[in-house]
Amino acid sequence: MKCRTCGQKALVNMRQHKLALCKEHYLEWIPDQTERFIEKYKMFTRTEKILVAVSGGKDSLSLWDILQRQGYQADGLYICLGIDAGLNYSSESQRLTEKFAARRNLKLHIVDVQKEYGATIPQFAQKSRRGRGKPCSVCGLVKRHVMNRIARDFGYDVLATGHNLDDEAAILFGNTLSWAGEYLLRQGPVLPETPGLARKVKPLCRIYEREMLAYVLLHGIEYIYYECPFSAGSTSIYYKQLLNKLESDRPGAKLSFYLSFLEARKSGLFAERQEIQAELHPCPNCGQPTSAPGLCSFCRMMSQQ
Ligand code: Q46
Ligand code: ZN
Ligand code: ZN
Repeated sequence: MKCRTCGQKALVNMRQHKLALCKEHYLEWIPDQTERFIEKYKMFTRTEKILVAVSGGKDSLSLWDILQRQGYQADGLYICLGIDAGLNYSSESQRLTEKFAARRNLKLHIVDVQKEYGATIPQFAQKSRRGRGKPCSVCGLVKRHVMNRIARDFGYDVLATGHNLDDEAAILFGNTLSWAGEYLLRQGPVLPETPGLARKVKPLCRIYEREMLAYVLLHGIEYIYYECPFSAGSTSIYYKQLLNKLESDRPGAKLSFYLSFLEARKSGLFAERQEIQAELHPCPNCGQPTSAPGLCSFCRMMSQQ
């Protein structure tokens, strides 16, 4: 197999794109593709301030790496969740994120949930009605609240996350199985800003997980290679396995599933967002927009502690 660009021996073969590249050209191709999608979906410009949510995993660290290589103003945000059962997931991912930022002289905000809000994610989950069984619902709520808060307090225009195509296809698959209209409406490469909330973007949404893996490995970026212990047995992992089966029989199936959805959404298959936005009001406690009557879900959970 030869590199399409230079004809040397190819190192990465992407059946889904009918494209093979050598190391050098692969490491150029990923940032070029990302740049293309940033422009295509009008995610942000070089004059805007970007906050990248980094978990220490391969996707978010690669995204931060790509954005700074491409000359964007991107700072990082690491949220310490206090999940240290098993392999010290939180402390290890924080260590790797700090090391990544220090090497490149990048600005990193660190929010320690226990220090700032009085409990770790597993502790919150134990005490709150939401978290019975699995802490992921509480965790998602806290992460969203913290990301929105830091973006607002420090004046960032955009919040970028490292969701890749496999993540997006799995979310889409789950939402489609239940025709979750409101979620389908909100899923996409860009969620526009609303009063009090920064724009949210996913620059890697069209890049396969294995392509991101090849990117970190070829660059030698150190990342946390094990998942959060609470992700074991999750439905999203199950959906990813199903989609991988489909992809191995029909290369490109994941991408076309996601892209056809974006087309359908653009053509107005799903209802307008306007009405949903109109129902939002600022939470009387933290000021973040919410559709819940009275306190937002985060402040309600905090008040139950
Ligand atoms: S970090 Fe949090 Fe995930 Fe762990 S507790 Fe669940 S949601 S699995 S992305
Ligand atoms: Zn080449
Ligand atoms: Zn609130």
